[in-house]
Parts: sequence; structure tokens; C-alpha cells
Amino acid sequence: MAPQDDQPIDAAIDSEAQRKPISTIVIFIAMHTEALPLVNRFQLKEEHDSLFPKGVPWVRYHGIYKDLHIYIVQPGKDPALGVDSVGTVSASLVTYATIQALKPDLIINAGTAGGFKAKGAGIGDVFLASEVAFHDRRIPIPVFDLYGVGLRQAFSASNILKELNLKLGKLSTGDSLDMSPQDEASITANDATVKDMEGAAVAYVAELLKVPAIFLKAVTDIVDGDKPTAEEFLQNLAAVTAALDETVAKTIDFISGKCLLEL
Ligand code: FMC
Repeated sequence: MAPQDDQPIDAAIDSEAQRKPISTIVIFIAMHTEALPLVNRFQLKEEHDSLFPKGVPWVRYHGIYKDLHIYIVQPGKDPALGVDSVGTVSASLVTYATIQALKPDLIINAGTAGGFKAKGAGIGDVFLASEVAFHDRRIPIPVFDLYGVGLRQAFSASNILKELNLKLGKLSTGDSLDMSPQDEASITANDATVKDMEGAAVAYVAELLKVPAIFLKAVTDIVDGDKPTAEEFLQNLAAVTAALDETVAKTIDFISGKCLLEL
């Protein structure tokens, strides 16, 4: 393991920042379906100012809830194909632009994920990620191999974990919904319980710019089950999104009035 990779991001955030009340939260969500219940719940309004470059499909909602500025950002629809811009490339771009523009105290990457029943995941479970890594960046050269895996600790939010009774698990990220045999071997090596397409990319940017990030992932499909992933994902998306919405809302309530140290 590369020395810089196992340093918890908490250590990179100065203690003064950890003690001041949290005031701005960015929630990065890849799919519109996942974001909509939260936009409605917190009565967030879409903002169309010049914070993001002109012409990009990125979407930003904002509102004030209790003492918090809440932003939900999405990569938006692919300009050519009209589908949500899921995956690591757009996730990292939007996370970068959002941090630069809004300087949030905390990033929450909320979304759906595939879960491994052998590791205790069931449909509708919401996991808090303890750490995140990539499973599709294979570079079999010493040290580059570790760079490819890109293991990073999530901000440790042990009180959120306890208070909301969430499951804790490792998250593995790749740019495919399905799982090739090579991906499977890397996911096993990553000891992951959940698998998504954005988490490790968000973690990379958050670490670069020293913003704490937590990852809330709701299980839409069982990767080591017998149903085809795409079918199971689409079938469960609406119901699981409701579970995710509940968890994110409770997380926001818990965060209100607290500082990073208290999470
Ligand atoms: N594998 C990878 N990603 C996902 C998944 C799975 N079994 N289920 N749900 C997801 C998430 C990804 O992060 C994407 O944003 C979206 O849902 C699927 O395109």
C-alpha cells in the first residue's frame, strides 16, 4: 500500500475546520431519479447562474434547511444521448467544479449501488462506505498498480453510522454496470461489499481539494445473485431511491448544528 493512500482524509483537514459548525453541504448524485425526492423534500431550487461553465449539462439545486446551505449537484444529461451522465469522468469534473465554486464543508456522494450478498448486502440496504477504491484500473507495474486501485478512506462518520443504524462496508468503483471476471477479482481484492460507478472518483477529487467526503450507497441489485444486473437495477430503482432519500434526509438532520468532529 502506498504510504499516502492509507492516510485518513480526516488527518488532512485542519482541526480548526473540524471544529467549526458545518454550514455548506454538497450532495453529488449521478442520476436524476435518485436526486428528485431530495430536491422536493428540501424544496431546493435549480440555479442557472454562471457558476458552472456555459453550456455544460451539470445541474445544481440549492436551498436553506435549518442552518445549512444544501446543494444537490448532478452531472446532468449527456448532450448527445439524453441519458444521465453516470460514471467517473463526469463525477470528477462536476465534483471539481462544485468544490471550486462553493467551497463546501462536506461532500455527500449519495447513490445506488450493486451489493454482494456474500458480504451481507440486501436490496434496499443503505451503506456508509468506510473506504473506496477502483476496480477497473489495472496497471501491473509496481506502485502504478496501487495508483490504479486508488484506495482512499472516507471521512469517518461513526456517529452518523450509529445514529442512523447504517451498514458499514467498502465501496468499489468502476465505469461499468456489469462485472467482468477481472473486475470481480479486483472487487474481491478490494474486499468490497458495494459497487458503484462514481464513489472513488468523487473521493479522489475531494482528497485533492481537502474536502471531507462521505458515501451513502443504497443497494438496487445483488451482484452475486441470479438476476441480470440491469433488469434488477431498473426494477428496484424507484423503491430503493426512496430508502436513499430517507437516509440522506436523516443524515442532513443529524449534521445540522454540528461540526465535522461530531459526525
Ligand atoms: N454496479 C455499478 N454501479 C451501480 C450498480 C452496479 N451493480 N447498481 N447501481 C449502480 C449505480 C452507479 O453508480 C450509476 O450511477 C448507476 O447506478 C447505474 O448506471
